Amino acid sequence: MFALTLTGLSMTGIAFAAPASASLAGEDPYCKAGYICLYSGESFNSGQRWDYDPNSGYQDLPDYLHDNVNSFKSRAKGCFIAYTDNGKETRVVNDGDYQSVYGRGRFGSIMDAVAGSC
Ligand SMILES: [Ca+2]
Repeated sequence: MFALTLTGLSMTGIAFAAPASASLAGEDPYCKAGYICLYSGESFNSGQRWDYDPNSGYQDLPDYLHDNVNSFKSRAKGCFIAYTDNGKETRVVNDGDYQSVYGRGRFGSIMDAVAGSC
């Protein structure tokens, strides 16, 4: 189980490195190496999961994740995309990044698409 503190995280701060640990170096039950795993539920353990391969290029989010990415774990480099009144907004995501709570006004609550790079 992941015990994360959200103290000090900004609304836009999606990218923080996961601590180096054996669980990330080896098989990770939450996300395979090379994929970005998006969850409609928080804490990677509820709702529906979608494993995105950045090599597949730009993809609109499935309906159940549209404006509804509530947690994610990334084992690859990629880009999160939202279309807002201000135009296209992006967030770079790197191998090892994760958020156990990404909705509740954070970027996951406005996210529309993913891509291999921003
Ligand atoms: Ca949106």
